[in-house]
Amino acid sequence: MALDAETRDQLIDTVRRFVTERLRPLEAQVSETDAMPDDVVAEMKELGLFGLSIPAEYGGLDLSMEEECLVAVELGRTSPAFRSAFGTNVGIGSQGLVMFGTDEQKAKYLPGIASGDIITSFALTEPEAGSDSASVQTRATKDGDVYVLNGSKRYITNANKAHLFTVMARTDPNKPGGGGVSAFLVPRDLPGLSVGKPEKKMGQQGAHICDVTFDNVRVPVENRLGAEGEGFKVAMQVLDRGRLHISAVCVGVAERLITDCVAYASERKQFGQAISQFQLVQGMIADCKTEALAAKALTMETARKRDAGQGVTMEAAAAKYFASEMVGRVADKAVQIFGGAGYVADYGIERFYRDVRIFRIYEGTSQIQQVVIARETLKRGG
Ligand code: COS
Repeated sequence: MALDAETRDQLIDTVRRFVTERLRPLEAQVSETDAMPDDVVAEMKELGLFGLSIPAEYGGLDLSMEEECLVAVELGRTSPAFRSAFGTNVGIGSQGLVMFGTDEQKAKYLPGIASGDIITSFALTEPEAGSDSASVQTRATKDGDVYVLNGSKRYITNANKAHLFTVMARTDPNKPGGGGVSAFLVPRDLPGLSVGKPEKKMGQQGAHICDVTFDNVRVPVENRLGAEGEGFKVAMQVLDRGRLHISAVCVGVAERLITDCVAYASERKQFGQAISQFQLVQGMIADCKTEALAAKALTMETARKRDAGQGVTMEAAAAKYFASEMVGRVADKAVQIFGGAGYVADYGIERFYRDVRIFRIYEGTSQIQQVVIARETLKRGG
């Protein structure tokens, strides 16, 4: 449900100030320590960031997709690790429940997700099922009024902090592909569920991904999300939405980098003048700005279409594809504009260069987005 314009502007202004005054000064610290300070997380909870997308009746802010994207752009103007602290609660960790949960499931979990007391994770990827996510091998075998889960998941964001996992597991081993997969809400404290150590990553230190292993985990039947065999479709619809959110974050990071480039290029002098006066530098700034504007337009247009009830699988894939590739190019040009300083850690540009690399991979690689876009375009005949 959309906010009135004044409330929306106030929210965006509040998030912008939080990013500028509170988060930006902590970027280097979070990166060096690979940890998110507890007091920052507490402030995020107070601001309602964990519940941006959760319906108001469960204590969330109930933002429309367009509003969520506007907020995500603001959050993109700092290290993406900060957004990741609540990103799963807003997106892939909660939206299966919001879209497909029963009233009982929603009443049980959504208030805690909105407040940030329950951290959520989305467990789809496996060692042998990444881009081919319909081939999940984790098994859920029905045994009376429980499903018994066995298998392992890989690279699961926020798994180390999660209290509740949305897990895609195969309920019908005789049905290959997505049709044999079901989705489950799996509380962290069920016996047999274990979480591995956070992986060492290229970027986004302070955000974590881990393996999750299920060893005869007994999940009550009432924790199944949607009908048996519908789990793959649950996952795909969650990802359609998540891809838009990520596109907006990419736009925000690009805007941040452009601002930093303009500031640096206006200060840095070579050949007796600010390097911003050189047309070859201006060309790089113009390319960055043009691409960021284009990604923002595509993202917001797609968000509005989704808010209007239209199917946006193809458009969300196009937005994610373009915005994530765009921010990669912008980060590369930012290093170039900063020159030697772009390569030195103190300036933070090389950190963004590493941070943005994952946007082209998670929630569907660029190549998967191309597959989705091409299939749909061929189906539509143009
Ligand atoms: N919304 C609703 N339903 C969808 C859907 C969507 N976005 N995408 C696919 N489906 C449905 C299809 O309609 C089909 O239904 P029927 O069996 O009733 O016809 C079913 O799901 C299977 O679809 P499809 O045949 O397209 O499945 P594929 O195995 O070919 O896989 C891709 C499709 C490649 C697009 C999918 O596996 C994918 O997105 N992979 C990447 C996953 C990903 O993003 N991983 C990141 C990890 S999570 S952070």
